[in-house]
Amino acid sequence: MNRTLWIAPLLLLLLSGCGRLSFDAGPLLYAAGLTPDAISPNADGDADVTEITYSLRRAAHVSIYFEDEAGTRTYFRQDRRRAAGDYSVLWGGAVDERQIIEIDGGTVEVLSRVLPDGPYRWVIEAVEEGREPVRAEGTITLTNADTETPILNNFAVVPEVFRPNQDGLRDDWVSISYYLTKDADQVLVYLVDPADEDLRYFIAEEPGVIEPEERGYHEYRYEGGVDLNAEPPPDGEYAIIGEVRDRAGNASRVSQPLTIEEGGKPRADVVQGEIDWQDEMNRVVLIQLGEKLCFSAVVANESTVPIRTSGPWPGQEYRFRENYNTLADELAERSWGQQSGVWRFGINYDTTGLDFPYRWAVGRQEDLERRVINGQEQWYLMPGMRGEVSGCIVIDEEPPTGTQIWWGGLIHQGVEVANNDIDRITVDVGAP
Ligand SMILES: [Ca+2]
Ligand SMILES: [Ca+2]
Repeated sequence: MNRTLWIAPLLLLLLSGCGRLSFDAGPLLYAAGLTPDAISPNADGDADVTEITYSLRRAAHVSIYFEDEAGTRTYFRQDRRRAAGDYSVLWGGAVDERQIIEIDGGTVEVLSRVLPDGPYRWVIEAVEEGREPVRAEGTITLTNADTETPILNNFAVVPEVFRPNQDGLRDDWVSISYYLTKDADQVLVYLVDPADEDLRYFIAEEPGVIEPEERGYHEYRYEGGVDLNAEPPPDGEYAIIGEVRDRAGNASRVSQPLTIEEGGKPRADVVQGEIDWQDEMNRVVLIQLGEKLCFSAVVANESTVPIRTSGPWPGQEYRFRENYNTLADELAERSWGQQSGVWRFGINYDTTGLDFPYRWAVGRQEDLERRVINGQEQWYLMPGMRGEVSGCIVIDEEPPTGTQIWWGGLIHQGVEVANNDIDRITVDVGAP
């Protein structure tokens, strides 16, 4: 690079530095004022803001405050460290003054509010280290101020203990609901770890009949991201925060606790991807009409969360035309119909009408953990555990023409066929 090219700007910098030195001797605070001196802070687009300007010759701590006729002081800025220079900030009548209020719909933290109508004395105060404060002041009048705080009223988070693990129980998702008391500029709903408030998980409202910022009833459904194939936030104690700000600058916040337990994406596999088909030779099973096609397999829970399952239990026999729904008819006391969130091992064949008509629990009861939840018995294959599955299908009638290939699968009911096409074989049914 040509050396003169960068020497020139360097000289300019030095010169401007010298220039500033001579100015440093004047008053600390100058060119201070508010323009205009009357506003109507209501976000109607007309005279909503005033511009506060001031200049500092030297670094100082700056406060900007307003005093009403009774002398009550409200800070817009308090003791902010500022370097020498020119400053300009727009002010729309709002001050960040935290205040807790109790209303019928719960506890609300007011974050910011627009000052009510009236004349105010404004003061810009600058303080240098070890010196007396210097002030500039004047008056400003507020009219038609919008002082109504927007509130997320009746902010409710249900349930309080959240187990986002897709087991199909009500604790798989959290509903967050509230009534927004006025049209807003911005609404934020997020999960926060009280130990690390910077880490926020924002929750989006699903598209509904009204816009997220519109006055009215709102409801969010939060599944911890598991629905999007992500791991949820780690187990622990959290808060769900709702924040709202209107266009005039009024803002408030509400909060509810939320505990996350046993959260995670469930994953299971058939060990080795292998089904032990009875009497299989070179991927073919030859059976006579009236005989049984039998198998056994091992299912492993490879996730960090319990996997819910249901019967019928390993060992159950199906006749060819039966399926897990019709089986229920014969077991008067219990139905083995499809429950959402439950995992089962299934057997399928290529001409079936119903996907995986034959299904079994992913383990024997002794492989599983029994829990009673809301009065209902539930069975879980726990993290790291294995379940033994076995069963038979009695081929008591000729399968439809073209039936040839049979295979196994792990079905996460209502979610997905988590593993399909396991250990495909050909079954040849011969006449006895
Ligand atoms: Ca206005
Ligand atoms: Ca759950």
